[in-house]
Amino acid sequence: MKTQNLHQKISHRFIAIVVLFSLPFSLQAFSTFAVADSTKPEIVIPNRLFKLAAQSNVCGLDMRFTPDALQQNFGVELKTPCGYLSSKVQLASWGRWVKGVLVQSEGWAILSENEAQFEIRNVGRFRLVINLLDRCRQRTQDTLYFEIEDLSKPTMLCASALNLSLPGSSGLRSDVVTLDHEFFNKGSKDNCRISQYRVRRAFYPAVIPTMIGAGYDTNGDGKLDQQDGFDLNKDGDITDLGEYIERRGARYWTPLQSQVEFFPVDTLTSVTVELWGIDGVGAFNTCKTEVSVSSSSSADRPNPPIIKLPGEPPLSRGKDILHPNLPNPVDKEALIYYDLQQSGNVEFNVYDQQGRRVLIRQLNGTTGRNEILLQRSELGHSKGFFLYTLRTPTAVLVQKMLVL
Ligand SMILES: [Ca+2]
Ligand SMILES: [Ca+2]
Ligand SMILES: [Ca+2]
Repeated sequence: MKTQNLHQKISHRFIAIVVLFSLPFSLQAFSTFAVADSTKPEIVIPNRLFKLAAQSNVCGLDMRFTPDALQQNFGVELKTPCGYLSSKVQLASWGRWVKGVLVQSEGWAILSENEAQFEIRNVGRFRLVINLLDRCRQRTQDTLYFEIEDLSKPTMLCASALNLSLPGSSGLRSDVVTLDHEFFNKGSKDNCRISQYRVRRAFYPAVIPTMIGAGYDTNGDGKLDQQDGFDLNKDGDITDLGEYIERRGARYWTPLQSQVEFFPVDTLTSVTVELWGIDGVGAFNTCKTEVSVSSSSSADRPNPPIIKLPGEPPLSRGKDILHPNLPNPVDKEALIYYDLQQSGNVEFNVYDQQGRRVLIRQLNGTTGRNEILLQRSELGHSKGFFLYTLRTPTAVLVQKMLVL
C-alpha cells in the first residue's frame, strides 16, 4: 500500500514538473490544475455495523481511534494518495448517559470530539464519524455504527454462613424471621449494574406443611410444585425466571423473591439460601449461603416432622468433605452431600467391587454445601459395596456405600 502511495505521489509530482516546464501556464492556472488533479482521500469501510463486547470489568470499552486502531477494530482503511495529514473522529452515543444511567433515551449525544482515545462507560449504540484530511488539504468524511453489548454475568458474593435466632415470643406463626436479599449479599457486582436481586431458600418435605401455611401453595391444591409461584415480572406466567417452586434432588426451593422466611421447623436442619443477581440485559448468576436456625423458646419448637428425614450433616469448615450417602444402604436413590472450601470443578466417580467405574459426573461445585442425587438405576445391576470418590481442586475424597 505504501509503495503504491509513493508511486502515485511520484507520478503526481512528475506530471506537475512536466506541466511546469513544458507549458506556458500562469501560476494561477497551474494551481487550479493541481488541486483538480489530486485524488480525494478515501475512507474505506467494509462494514458499517459492528457488535462489540463490553469489558468484563467496566460497563463499556476503552477505545482508540488512531488509523491503526480503526484498521484493527473496524477494518477501516484511510487512503491518502496526496499524503496523510490527520484523521479526527466524533463519537456519539444513542441516548445520553450520566454515570451509567440513561437520562435521555432518544437522539445522538456527542461523547467526544477529536480524541485519539476515549473511555466509553455505557453500553448501547454508538456512531463514529471519521474526518480524514490529506496534505493537499482535501477532506473526506464517513460514518460507521457499532453496538457495545454487555456479555458479562454478575459476580455474586454471599454472606458467610449465618446463625439466626428466631424470636420465639408469641406462638408458632409469629415466630418467623424474614430476611431480604440485602442481608445475604456482601458486595456482588456487575460490569454494568445489577438491576435485580432475588433470593430463595431450600426446604425438605418435612417443611411442606409450614410452607403451605405461609402461602406458598398459590393454587390451593394442597400440594407444592411447579404450579405454585409468584409472577414477579408480571408477564402472566410463573414458569419463567425461577418464579415457581422447584424440586432439586431431595430438596424443594421456594420461588425467587425479594425476601425469604425462616420458621421454627427450620431449627431441625440448616437452610441453604440462594441469592440471585440479574444485570440490565438479563444475565444472571447465583451464590449460596447456609443459615443455621435456632429458636430461643423451646415451647415454640414444632413437633417432630411428619416425614422422617435422614439428618443433614453439619457444614464442614476448613477442608473439603465428602459425606456418607443418605440413606445407607441405598434402595432407590441416595443423597450425597459434599462441602467445598472454594467453588470449582469437581469430578464424582462411583466404582463397583471389581474396581470398575460405573458412573462419572463432572460437577460445578460452589463454596459451602453441595449435593448429588444418585439413582439406584445409574449403578447398573450389581449389588453390594460401591466406592465413590470426589476429586476436588485440593483433595481426592472417598466414601463407601451399600447398594441393595
Ligand atoms: Ca453484566
Ligand atoms: Ca399447589
Ligand atoms: Ca413471570
